[in-house]
Amino acid sequence: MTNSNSQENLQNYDASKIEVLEGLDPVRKRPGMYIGSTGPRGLHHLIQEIVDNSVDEALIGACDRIIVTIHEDNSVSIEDNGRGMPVDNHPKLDIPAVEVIFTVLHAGGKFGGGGYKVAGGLHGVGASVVNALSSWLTVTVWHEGKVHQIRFEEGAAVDRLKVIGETDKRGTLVSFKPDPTIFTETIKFDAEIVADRLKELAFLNKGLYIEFNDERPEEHVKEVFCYKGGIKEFVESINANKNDLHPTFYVERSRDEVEVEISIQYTDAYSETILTYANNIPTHEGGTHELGFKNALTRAVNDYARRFNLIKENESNLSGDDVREGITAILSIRLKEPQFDGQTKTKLGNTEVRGIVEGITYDNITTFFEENPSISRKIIDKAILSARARDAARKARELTRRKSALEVSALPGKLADCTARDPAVSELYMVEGDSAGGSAKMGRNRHFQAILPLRGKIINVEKARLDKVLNQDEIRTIITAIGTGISDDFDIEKARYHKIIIMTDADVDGSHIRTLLLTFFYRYMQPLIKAGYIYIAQPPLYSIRRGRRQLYAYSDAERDRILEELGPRPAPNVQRYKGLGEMNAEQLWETTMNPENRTFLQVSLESAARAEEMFTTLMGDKVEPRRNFILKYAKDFRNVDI
Ligand code: 1YM
Repeated sequence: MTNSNSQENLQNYDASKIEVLEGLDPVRKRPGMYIGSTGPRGLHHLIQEIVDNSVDEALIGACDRIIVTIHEDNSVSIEDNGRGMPVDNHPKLDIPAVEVIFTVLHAGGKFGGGGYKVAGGLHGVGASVVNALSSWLTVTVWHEGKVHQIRFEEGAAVDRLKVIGETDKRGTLVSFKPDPTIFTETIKFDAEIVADRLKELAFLNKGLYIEFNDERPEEHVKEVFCYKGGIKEFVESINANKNDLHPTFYVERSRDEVEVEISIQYTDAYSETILTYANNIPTHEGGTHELGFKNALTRAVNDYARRFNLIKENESNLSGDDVREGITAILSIRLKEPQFDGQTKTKLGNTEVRGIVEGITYDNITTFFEENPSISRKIIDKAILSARARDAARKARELTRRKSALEVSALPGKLADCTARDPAVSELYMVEGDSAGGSAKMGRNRHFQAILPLRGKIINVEKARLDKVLNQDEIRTIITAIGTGISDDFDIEKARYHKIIIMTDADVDGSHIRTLLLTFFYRYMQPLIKAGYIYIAQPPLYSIRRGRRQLYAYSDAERDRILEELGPRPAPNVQRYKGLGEMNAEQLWETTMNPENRTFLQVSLESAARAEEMFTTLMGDKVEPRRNFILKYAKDFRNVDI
């Protein structure tokens, strides 16, 4: 990435520009305030913070190589070939700038001059926070022929910055080990989470070389992410397992100091995948750039369709949803002072951006349509089919609404509801099969636990349009029970339960049903997943009994451990549960539903791109990729983290 300001930036730094605010004590006292949590998510933030500084260097064209390494002891190194962090002394504090950056809260980042910085939001809390939360941290700077180094422990410099040698290298290396007294849950990094984010960054910054090494013996990987085509290749990788309708569209334009990159490819799927970013940060909650993009796309398609009489004068315009059926698009913008709003600070707020993105999108898509009439035709035909299906679905929904208004209660008959009316304490168990459903009904605490037995399989929403989806009783029952509505009508405030638990058998059918349900939630009620309302029950795999002692094992390893503890005699009775139905009401309560004993897996949406890959691969048309995916992940398939 380069821009006109890079020259100015290369000369424009010295330590005096650092704004000094406060020391690090507050960070160690209340880490959650700075990194969100001290669980795995917060832990991974540490890497993100340091990598962000390297990416900022890449954004202004000062660096083209980043190497991230997880070492055997769970410490991490991040190296770049940028200008090197400033090493000259801070004029007021009279200590080296690097030391200030790592020991003073909010010291970094507040630099004038150009450059698109990752600022505000979840990110940009700075290098000092990482230092504060590390047992130790070292910084090596290669700058103007010299190697400078400094070491910190628990946030404090153990020595001054020293010149330890000579070099012709340029750049910065930061190594640190997360403090286990802060990250009490775990300090073990998840290679997949790290690699996914690095891959995303490589897609977003075309040509940037990012290397990922995992030196831990059980993982041991080296991966290189570098994409000349940038987000164009990103779109193509998302669509790899789908049937595309045309070669990928790509445009890069800049207006009023806002850089806009767009890539689009339609497939024959029914869902839409639009990923948006501002300064490399995923904007999950959308914002002005996304609004501008969507508006322009809808307008461009309708204008073209009218111009060529593909929709008649007496017909209404195609809706945004119809126009986006089957689309995969990435929108990545860079701007000087990004403003992140929204609940999770992932919504772009800059008002000026909307018109800029809308203009660039409209002009370039219109040109693309005009130059590729057969592609335009395909896209518009698909949108028209989508509009018809939506119309049919609306009519069907109106019918069910009218019907339910006449009934005493609009809730489905199969639902055994709880008596509590507060959604925050209410739980909905979606249970495979009538027999397990029966046990669950008998075993539950009816005050706060509702049971919805599911008969058979729900429709595969990857392969059906909305009208067909809504035609299925099972789906309608689920929607009514949950209460939020779907898609555009979705309203999380109307959720009748804040815990929705999928409870299926531990066999192939069970995991199929679970995947079908997750696909449905992902496509039609995604905010439920983002809010953390969706869970997967963990029924035991084994019952182990000796005399009056009854134990349960939730994995093979746990079974082995229990058997070893019990000793061989008298031989315990081990039973493998093939389905939930084999447990009686009391056992089901005891092992899987009683809040005192149960464990749930909370379904999360770590990486939208990976979730997308998982659902299109698992539920889509192509067989070969599905086979490979299942073989690759078969081991930890119980661990659904989408
Ligand atoms: C492995 C982590 O931090 N690289 C890095 C950081 C900085 C610079 C270069 C840099 C920035 C500027 C001027 C500037 C940082 N500087 C600051 C501070 N890699 C890594 N590479 N000179 C060098 O922004 O003007 C914070 S980060 F505070 F000086 F601005």
